[in-house]
Amino acid sequence: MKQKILLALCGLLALGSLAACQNNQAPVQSAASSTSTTTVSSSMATPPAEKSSDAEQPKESVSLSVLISTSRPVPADVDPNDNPWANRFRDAMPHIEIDWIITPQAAMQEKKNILIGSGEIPDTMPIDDLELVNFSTLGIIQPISEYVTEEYIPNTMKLIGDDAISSVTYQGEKWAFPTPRNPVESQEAMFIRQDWLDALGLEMPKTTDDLYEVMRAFTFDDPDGNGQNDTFGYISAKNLGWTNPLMLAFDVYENTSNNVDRWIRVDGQFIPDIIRPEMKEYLTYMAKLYADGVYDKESLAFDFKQLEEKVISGKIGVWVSSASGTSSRYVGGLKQAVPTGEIAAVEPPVGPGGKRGMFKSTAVGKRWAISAKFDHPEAVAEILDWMLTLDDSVSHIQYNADQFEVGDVGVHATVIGDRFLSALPETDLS
Ligand SMILES: [Ca+2]
Repeated sequence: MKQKILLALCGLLALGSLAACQNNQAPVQSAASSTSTTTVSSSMATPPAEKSSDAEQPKESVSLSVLISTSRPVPADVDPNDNPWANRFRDAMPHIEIDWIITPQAAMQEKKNILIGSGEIPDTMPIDDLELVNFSTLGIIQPISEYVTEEYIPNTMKLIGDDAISSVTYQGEKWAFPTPRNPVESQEAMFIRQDWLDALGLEMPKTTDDLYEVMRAFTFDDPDGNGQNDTFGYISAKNLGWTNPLMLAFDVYENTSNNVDRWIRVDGQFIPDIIRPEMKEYLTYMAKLYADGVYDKESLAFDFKQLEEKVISGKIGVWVSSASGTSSRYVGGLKQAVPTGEIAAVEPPVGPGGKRGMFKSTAVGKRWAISAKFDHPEAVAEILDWMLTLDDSVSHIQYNADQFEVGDVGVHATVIGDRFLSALPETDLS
């Protein structure tokens, strides 16, 4: 396989010079170990006709370690390397033995530092932008441009775009396998209690001013009809988390949770949103919600989980969340507390300047880098691409990756529309 890529590249470059081709390949080989270089050299000697029939050759056995994080604790009685999910990989790719290194999401950075510091670099691990630059510069990971191709990851290449490719490219080389992100479920939106709108005879809000009036009514006009003043119009998470549609209505953006701020060119100069007059307008709007008691003040100390719990308790009128959580956790959860509760999405409200917007995630999921010490990037390519295998035997697009995310259809997951899977609420699981 590798030889075919090398030949193809050299063929493309033949109009230039052979020296250029060799130079381009040099970093790939020098980053790999001597074993890998030897493998490349020996396969180069194999006539192309024999190499083209890969299916007839047994695949080389490969062992590799995969560092992954999990947002949920792995139960104590589950062996990361011997359970139905790990065994799916084993059954599908018997020639690849995976050693799963599973760490809680919050401890991922520390775990990486410890492993890298002790020289036990995981053979593959997900990396972020900064790590891509640092790890490549320090020689911790290897360039894998020749593997980020149709040849090695055909399913992936069908599902990713140029943004994914550029997200793994640095100094002319590709340093990780990008994986696609579900383009529907990764987005966020503003949501509203449709049953409260109906109960109070209110229209779906279109502007930030409409929204204020609706949220005020949700706070003071007893939308749940229990005769008690026990509801709020709006809720966020700490650091004004999950208020993006409101920020963008005022044409500003600031992610206080991740220290990401937007800079805009004004009169030829870049200035941060945080000091623009529009930010003051946005904060004035939020301060009014707070001062008027429409904003659930308690939520300013909430994490996302607490926000979710408060919403599904049935006392909140408007909130922002990721679309992925809506179908499963929010709708299902709310129904437990309020059987007549209905959730609807709000179109992003229009602000005083006529602007509106939504936060959009990139279509890139994880980016898997390969240790400079690991000789088999093609095995990682095979695993990742297998996870994106389309299953034509079902009516929707069912990726293996979806199953690892949300489980088996009908057991742990349900189908949204005819294309996407979504986890069933935990309350529905037996
Ligand atoms: Ca009430």
